[in-house]
Amino acid sequence: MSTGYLWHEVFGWHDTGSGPLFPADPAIGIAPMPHLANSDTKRRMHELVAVSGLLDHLTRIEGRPATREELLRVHTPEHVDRIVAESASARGGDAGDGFSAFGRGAYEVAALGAGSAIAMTEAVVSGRVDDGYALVNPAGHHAVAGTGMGFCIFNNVAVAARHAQAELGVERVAIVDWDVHHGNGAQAIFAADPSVLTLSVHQANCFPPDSGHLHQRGEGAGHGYNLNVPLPPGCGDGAYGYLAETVLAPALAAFEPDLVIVASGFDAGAMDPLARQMVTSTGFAHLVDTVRDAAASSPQGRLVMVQEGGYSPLYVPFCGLATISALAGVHVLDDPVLPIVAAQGGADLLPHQREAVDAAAALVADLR
Ligand code: 6DK
Ligand code: ZN
Repeated sequence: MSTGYLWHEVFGWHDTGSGPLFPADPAIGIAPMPHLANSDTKRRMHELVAVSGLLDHLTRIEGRPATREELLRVHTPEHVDRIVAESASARGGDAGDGFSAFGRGAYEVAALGAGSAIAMTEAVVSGRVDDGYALVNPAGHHAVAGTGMGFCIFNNVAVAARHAQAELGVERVAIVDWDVHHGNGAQAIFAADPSVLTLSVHQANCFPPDSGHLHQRGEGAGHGYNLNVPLPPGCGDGAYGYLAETVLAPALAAFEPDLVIVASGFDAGAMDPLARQMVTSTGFAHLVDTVRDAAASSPQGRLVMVQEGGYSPLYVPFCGLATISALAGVHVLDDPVLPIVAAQGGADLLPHQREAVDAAAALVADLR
């Protein structure tokens, strides 16, 4: 058994500008501070993978930039051209929503992120490794065909899925997104496509606004192949474990994907500043076990994980380490933060959480 792993130092150089989420501005009372989506959190996760010794158990996969043609399988030429142009400007630019600043050269970093999702998918589908984790930056799951948004420039998982179908002989792809924000990008890009199941687990009404509703189930021939699991705030390992058993596992069993791509965010984590969920490193590892087992029991089942968000510089590295450890089946280090978050409780499945999950589970029956 071997697990692929990908990180490139330049992902740690992606510049999201100053100001916490939007430009610092004394007039609205926002002092300058490091951006919440600054690259240090992911760099710290990579460094923990290395320092803990887990890296010694992984097969390093090299990234490469996605070509323009590869990006155009998902994105419009206008979007790619605008990112290229703004990225070349001394002052950088914005991914598209005015809240997603990037520095000079961001196009090169983002193209490497999308190309790295492709490279890991090639390594897994070719059998060079059994599964793999691409620790890319910036995230991608909010980017739609014509624009970036929510810190995302190109939709890394969508580019990888389309590449697998176009070049690698893969037919059915499941994109499972447990970043705490809605995976609106894949939902929109694959809305009418029954060959790509898009399944997003997210905190309701978090981001983007008015997105990720239970009734959004795909369009035309793709109806039924988009599944949203909007959760109330306050969900911990109990609620996530329950949805793994009642939604993720049965949905993947019914769809029988050739390839599962996980959009892996850690912002449902118990210390995240941008959302109100309480998942621990144990909870993330359980999610990995669920999709790994589901992928393994699918005829061609391959599993690729691609990094999305996560904003606790302390906790993301330990959630990431637990995730990749679960993927590789190797334990190297106990999470030293776990006793602190576990002592606070919140792991029990509560009735209103069960109701939210059951509502989504009821839609799994329509999948084939
Ligand atoms: N802004 C991500 O983690 C990005 O999913 C999350 C982006 C959240 C932005 C914060 C936010 C608003 C809310 C309402 C209206 C305008 C702006 F893509 C990932 F990086 F993975 O709530
Ligand atoms: Zn997120």
